[in-house]
Amino acid sequence: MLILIKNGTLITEDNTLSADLLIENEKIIQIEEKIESRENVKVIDAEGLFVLPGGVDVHVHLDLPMFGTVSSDDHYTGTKAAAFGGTTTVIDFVSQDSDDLIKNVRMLKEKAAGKAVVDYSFHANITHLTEQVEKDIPLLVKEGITSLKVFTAYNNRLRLQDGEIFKVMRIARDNGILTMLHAENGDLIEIMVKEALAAQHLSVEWHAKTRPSWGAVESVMRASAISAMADAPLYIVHMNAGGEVDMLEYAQTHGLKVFGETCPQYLFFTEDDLAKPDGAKWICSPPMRTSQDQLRLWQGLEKGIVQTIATDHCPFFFDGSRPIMYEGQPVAIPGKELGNGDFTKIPNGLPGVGDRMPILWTEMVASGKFTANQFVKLTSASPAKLFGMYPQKGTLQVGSDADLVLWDPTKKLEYGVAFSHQRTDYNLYEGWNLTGFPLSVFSRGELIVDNGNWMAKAGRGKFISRKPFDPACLG
Ligand code: DUC
Ligand code: ZN
Ligand code: ZN
Repeated sequence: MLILIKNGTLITEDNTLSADLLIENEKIIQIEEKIESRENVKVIDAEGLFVLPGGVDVHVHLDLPMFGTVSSDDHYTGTKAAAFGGTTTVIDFVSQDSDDLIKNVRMLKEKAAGKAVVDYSFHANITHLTEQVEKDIPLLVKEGITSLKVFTAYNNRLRLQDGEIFKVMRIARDNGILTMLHAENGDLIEIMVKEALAAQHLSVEWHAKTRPSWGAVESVMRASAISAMADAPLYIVHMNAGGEVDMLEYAQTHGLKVFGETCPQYLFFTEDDLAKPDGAKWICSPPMRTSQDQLRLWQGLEKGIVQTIATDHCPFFFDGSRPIMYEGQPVAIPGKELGNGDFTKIPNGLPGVGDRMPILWTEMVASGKFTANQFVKLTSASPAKLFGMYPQKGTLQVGSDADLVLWDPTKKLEYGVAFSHQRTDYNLYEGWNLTGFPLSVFSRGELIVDNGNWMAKAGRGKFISRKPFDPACLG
């Protein structure tokens, strides 16, 4: 069937155009000022609406076991929440559960396949380096995986030593794989957490106090230096500290191919939120910082030092002993209450995949601080380019997947858990007044959210096999 979207304003990262758009067989096949309707064409009138490429969230954790529980959105509920928020592609992470990387990848592919409702891909976590793992990293590319993540924190669990990161980066470079970094200082965190526990400093805000931003700053500098010596590109995930932006800018001005991502939580919240009675809702790693850090992150986005905004979506219930209704069924999954009385036991992570686009639209575009084109660049186009999915995803071009959002820029609402489809019992943006909201969403030409109504079935989302990293992808 053909679908004709008429009278909308098409927004891409570099263009704003009043035009009609025709979809056939999952793809955009025509964009013209006026396209005449014909037989067997379903016409959708987008008068007064913006037509955006679907959002691309390159950092989510779905169904991730952690702290004796599991992140509360699986590949169905998480991708459904993404869709309602205008995001049509997500990238999740393959944990290194065994040293057989390809087996781990295939197991996650199988798990996601029957559930996902928007398209998805995976990054591979490299958290234990052996000779076999070194040999297997290049095989990820054949699996469609062209990015991996390493950690300078989580000693004895996820962390690699600097020399190992150096080795991994060189292998990644030789195979068109982009190395991503979780930047914190594992050694110092380990000491500070031990000391806090010994001193009975158990309350929520000690989570941030035991992971100071200097650890993140020095880790970004250290990894940038490793990237220079490995002659390999690097992408810093969840940037949270102003000093990280400084370090990234330093590396970039020295000609390094280093890129950065931040997340809404670091732009809108601070460590003060942890001191609230329900502060556990804001617990994630790295933690929230200060308003000074926020300012520098915003500046990083404006100046192009930081290229993407993802979410690190990793939700937990605030009170997992009390069920919520999800699709008519009661659901309760142990969550933040596991850490009552001991901040080290609070599951780390926040909901956000469905909130990202509406919150950012209000704060960036409706506020007049950024253009709609910049919004598309940061939330869709640049992520798709950096992670080998452009122009299939991240834009509106003839030949692109028909992943698009009909966005109502005039819609006003008081946001919160009632609007978000994330499977948890709270929303960080409860009570925020929004201007602009996604009305309808297409994924590969299928109308999956129609005027706020859910139309999709579990398992329709496809795994996206990604292209090798292109150092010139952002121009
Ligand atoms: N940080 C979190 O808070 N949760 C999931 C993984 C991570 O890095
Ligand atoms: Zn991380
Ligand atoms: Zn993460």
